[in-house]
Amino acid sequence: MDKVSKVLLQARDGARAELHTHGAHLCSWIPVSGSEQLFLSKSSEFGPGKAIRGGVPIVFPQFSNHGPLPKHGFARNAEWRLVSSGVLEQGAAQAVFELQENIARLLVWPHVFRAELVVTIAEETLQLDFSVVNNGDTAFSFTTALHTYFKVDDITQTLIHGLGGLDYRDTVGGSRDCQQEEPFLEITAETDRIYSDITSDIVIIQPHQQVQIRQSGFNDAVVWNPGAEKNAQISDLEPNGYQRMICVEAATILHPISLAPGQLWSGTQMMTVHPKSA
Ligand code: TA6
Repeated sequence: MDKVSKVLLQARDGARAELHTHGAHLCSWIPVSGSEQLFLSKSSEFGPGKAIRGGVPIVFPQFSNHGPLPKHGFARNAEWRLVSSGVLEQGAAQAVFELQENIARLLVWPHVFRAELVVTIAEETLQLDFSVVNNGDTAFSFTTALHTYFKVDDITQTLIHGLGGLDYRDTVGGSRDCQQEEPFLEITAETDRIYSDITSDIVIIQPHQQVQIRQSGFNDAVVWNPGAEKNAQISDLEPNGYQRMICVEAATILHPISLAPGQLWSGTQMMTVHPKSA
């Protein structure tokens, strides 16, 4: 392992998070109620050139293989600069990271940019603010996602609410024009969907808690669980990890974001845990 450094956050109320400058990668989030909310694969390789498996990988400037760049772009493999970290006046903890072009990146994506991730935690909430500004003199476009891996106790006891009635693209079956009729999504097999036009909250429901996810600036949401067979093909995903995770990603994929010189785009994914009272 080389040059991977950790950033620890602790809010005044005790909420905690752990990040790495590699990928500006959030690996752990423990709100005040006390239990880990992010899935992190025990088989993840923490090293240069490799994305961390779990937590919140930043997908930028290309989602998946929707373009000529390596899968999910370069941000998740890059070393980000820690701009600041600490406790704010109101008691929340916050870290700010930035990424800009360099020679290696210009060779694969010839654009001058500054990307920023702001991670804020307090009480039961985690807020991720991601922004990109075009610092060059020509326009560029990109697709992006906050590829959040939520930890669940048991995927068979988990429901996802908030996607009923929405159109989605089914990456597993290859069909572009699907619609989810049911109000609740159950994960019973490999699932990989891009939902469009997200306007309401998405809620991950488990017997002991609900996690409410609110996004803005991002138009799409991805729901991904590899299922048993795909899990076995992903070397850095721990055995049967699919039983303990669900990715609900705030994304913009289907209509890429275009930025004119000097223009800024920003998007937010905010998560709040609601523990079930006994
Ligand atoms: O966001 C869903 C997805 O694009 C899936 O298709 C799946 O491949 C996943 O991301 C993980 O990708 P990775 O490159 O991290 O193995």
